[in-house]
Amino acid sequence: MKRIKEVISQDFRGKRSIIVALKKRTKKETEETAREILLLAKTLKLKVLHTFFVRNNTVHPGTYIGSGKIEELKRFISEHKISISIFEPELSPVQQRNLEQLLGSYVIDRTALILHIFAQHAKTHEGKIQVELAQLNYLLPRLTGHGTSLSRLGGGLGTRGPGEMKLEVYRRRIKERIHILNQKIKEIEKHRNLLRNARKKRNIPVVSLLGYTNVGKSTLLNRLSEKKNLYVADKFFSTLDPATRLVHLGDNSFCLITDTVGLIYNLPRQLIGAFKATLEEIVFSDALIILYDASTISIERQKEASLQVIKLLGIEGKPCIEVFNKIDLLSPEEINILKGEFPEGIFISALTGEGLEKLKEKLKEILYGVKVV
Ligand SMILES: Nc1nc2c(ncn2[C@@H]2O[C@H](COP(=O)(O)OP(=O)(O)OP(=O)(O)O)[C@@H](O)[C@H]2O)c(=O)[nH]1
Ligand SMILES: [Mg+2]
Repeated sequence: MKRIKEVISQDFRGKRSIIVALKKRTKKETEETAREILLLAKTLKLKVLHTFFVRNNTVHPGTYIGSGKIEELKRFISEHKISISIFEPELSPVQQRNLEQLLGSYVIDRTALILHIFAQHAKTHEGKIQVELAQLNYLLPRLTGHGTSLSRLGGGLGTRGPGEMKLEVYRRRIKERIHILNQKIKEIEKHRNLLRNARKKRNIPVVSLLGYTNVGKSTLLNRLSEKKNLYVADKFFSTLDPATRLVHLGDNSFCLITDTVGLIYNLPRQLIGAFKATLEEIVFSDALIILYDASTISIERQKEASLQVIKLLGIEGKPCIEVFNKIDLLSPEEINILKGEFPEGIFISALTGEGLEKLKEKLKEILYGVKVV
């Protein structure tokens, strides 16, 4: 188990890498996808030297990309001493293994990158258990012998992997560990249930903050609760564990607001499964604040990520306020355009405090039926 742990908690800092991103339908979508994967790589402090673009190619099921492109990448990898190739599209275990052999570099896909970030950022017992479960579920189908990234279990790249017998032992151990982790998660769910029931007894409405990673959820809650102790950072997935704070809405009204794990477009399914207990906090809230970063990634992409989770949790009917953050980074014209597009939206800066009174009024209206005119 110790060696398996080594594989899933590798240090990527300063490693020379390239990104291989998929060309999307539109130029904008391609650029956004590439920028997002670059930010993910930067969060792990990888040194990205170049981004290559490839077309979605179903003609090469074994390698995802064609032999011409493989040659091009191989040349770059050897010339620039690249040790990690990051593939933006999700690779099958077979594709990942074949590409590693052909390219002579360690190959990870976007899912693995996100899993590594979660692993680095997990600080609490609960967070660590959830991340480990997600990682092992990702690892299990990839545990094969020769040449895979996981052959590090039996040595380095290009060396022979562990024998079939040994692999069988690893597989069995992983399955046992997954079973134990699932039990532990059940305990966490029970504990969360108790906490929720205690909160319910206090009869204070609960609101969940939902939104893309890095949009400013923790910053906003720090501001609103005037208790500045939630961790804020300009990187992806700073928050993994839910935290609830009491917020005074004015007069005698209060609400509890829960900050939770940030989202990303197509959040890996292994993470959604493992973070069920965390995401369930959202299910039991009275209303949602969907927070957007109005200054960077397109609103549609952020919205799609939230909708994916809302659908998954089956909470489509919950009262919901759309809030646009970081307006301090926009020009008055840009703000006006956004206001035109989202007439019901609330426009704020969690950094400067602009718009927060409006947000509190809106919360009061939704939670207590008090309309301020
Ligand atoms: N300019 C500006 N920056 C902001 C604002 N709100 C937050 N930020 C910055 O955005 C970055 C991310 O903020 P967080 O509060 O950590 O974001 P988050 O949504 O909690 O992120 P995760 O926990 O990673 O999902 C930090 O560098 C903040 O200082 C804002 O209104 N304006
Ligand atoms: Mg946060």
